[in-house]
Amino acid sequence: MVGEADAARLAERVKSEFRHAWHGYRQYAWGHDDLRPLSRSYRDWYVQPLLMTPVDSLDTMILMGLDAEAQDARTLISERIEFGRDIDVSTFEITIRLLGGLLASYELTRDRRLLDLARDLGTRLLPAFGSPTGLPYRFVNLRTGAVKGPETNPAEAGTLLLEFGTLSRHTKDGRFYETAKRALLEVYDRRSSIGLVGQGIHAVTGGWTDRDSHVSACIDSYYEYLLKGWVAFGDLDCRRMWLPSVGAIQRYLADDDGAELWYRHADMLTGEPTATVFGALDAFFPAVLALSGDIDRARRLYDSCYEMWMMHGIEPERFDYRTKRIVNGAYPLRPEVAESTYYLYQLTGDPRYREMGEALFESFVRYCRSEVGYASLRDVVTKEQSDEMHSFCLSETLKYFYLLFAPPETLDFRKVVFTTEAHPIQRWPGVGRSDPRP
Ligand code: DMJ
Repeated sequence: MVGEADAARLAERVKSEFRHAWHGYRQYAWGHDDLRPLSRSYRDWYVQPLLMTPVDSLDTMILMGLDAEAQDARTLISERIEFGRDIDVSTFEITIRLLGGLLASYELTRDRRLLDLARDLGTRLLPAFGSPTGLPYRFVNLRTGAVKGPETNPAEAGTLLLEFGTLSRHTKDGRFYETAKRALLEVYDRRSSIGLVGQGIHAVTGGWTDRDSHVSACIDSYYEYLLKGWVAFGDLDCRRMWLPSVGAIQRYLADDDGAELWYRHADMLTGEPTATVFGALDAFFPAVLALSGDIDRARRLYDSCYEMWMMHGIEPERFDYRTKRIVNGAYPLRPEVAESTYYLYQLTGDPRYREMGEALFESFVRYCRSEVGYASLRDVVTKEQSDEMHSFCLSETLKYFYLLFAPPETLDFRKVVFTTEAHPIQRWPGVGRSDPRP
C-alpha cells in the first residue's frame, strides 16, 4: 500500500531522477536536441538544433518546482531558439514536442516570449496544410514553407488540433484551429464503410496507401485527439467523430476472450483480423478509454499492459499477445504505461494504481538509468542499453510518474487536457467550432 508519506517520498525520488536525466543533458548536450547518454554526447535532428529536450521538458520542471533548472532552460530557449531555418522538419513531431511544449509552458508561466515563439512556429508550420485535401504534408521547410512527404498517416495528420487550437486561443487567430480541425475531419471522412481507418493515407489524392487498422503507431493519437478535441474545446464535431470510431474499434479490433482484453490488427475494409500484435505505444489506450468514461475496459486493458511490462521487467516495443513472443524487443523509454497508470489513478482513486506505478518506476530506474542520464534499451530480455534519451523521457515518462505520486495541488487533472506529448493545456470549453470546410 502506497500511503501519503510513501507517495511524497516517491514523488521526491522521481524528481531526483528527472534531475539526473536533465543534468546529463545540461552537461553533455546543452544547446542541442537530445542527449546521447552512453557516448556522453548529443544528437541533433536537423543540421541546426531546435532545442528539442529543453522545450519539451520545460513544463515538467515547472510542475516539479525545479525553479533553477526551469529558469536555465527558459533563458536558453529565449536566447538561442530561431525557427526561421532552412530545414525540412516533421510537421507532427515539431507540433507535438515544440509547439505543445511552448504553449503549455506559456500557460504555466505567462512568459510572453514563449507565446511569441509558439506563434512564430505555428505560422511557419501552416504551409504544411496546403495540399488539395487539407491533409498536411509530413515535412515543411521552416524558412521557405516548401513541403514534401505526401504519404502520411492518421496519427501525423490528425494529432495537431490541441496544439493549434490552443495557439488560436492565445493569439485570437482562428486559422490555426480551423486548419488542424479540417485535417482531422478529412481523415475521418475517409474511414471505411465499417468505420475503421488504415495506417497510410496520401495527402494529395486522399487515397489510402495502407489498410492495416489498429490503435498503434501511425493511428494511435488520431483517436486520442478525436476524444480530446471534444474534452478540451467542447467541439461537438470531435464528439460526433469519436463515438462511432470507438464503436468500430470495439467491434472489430477488441480481442476479448473474457479473461484478457487486447486490441488486434484488422483490415480496415473488411474487419478481418490480421495480427495479434500489441505494443508499448498501444498502452496509451487505457488512458483514452478511462477519459472517455469506459473505466471497465480501461482497467482490463491496463492489466494486460501491466502483464506485458512485467513479462520481462520492462515492456517490449511489440509482442504477440497470443503466443507471448516478442516481435520487437526494444524499449525507447516510452511513457504510455505510466500515462495510463496516472489516468486510472486520477479517475478511479484506486490505490492499486499507485502500487503498480511504483513497481513500474523501480524497474524503469533499475534498467534504464545510466551513469549519465537515462538510456533506451536495445533488448528488454538482455537489458542491453542503447545510446538514446528521447525528449519524451523527460516530457512524458518522468512527468506521469511524478504526477502519479505528487500532491493533488500540483495540477488539477480535471481542468487540463494532456496533449499526446503530455503537455497539459487548459480546457477551453464552448469554443467548439463547426466544420470549417468550404
Ligand atoms: C511521443 O512522442 C508521443 O506520445 C506520441 O504520441 C507517440 N510516441 C511518443 C512516445 O512514445
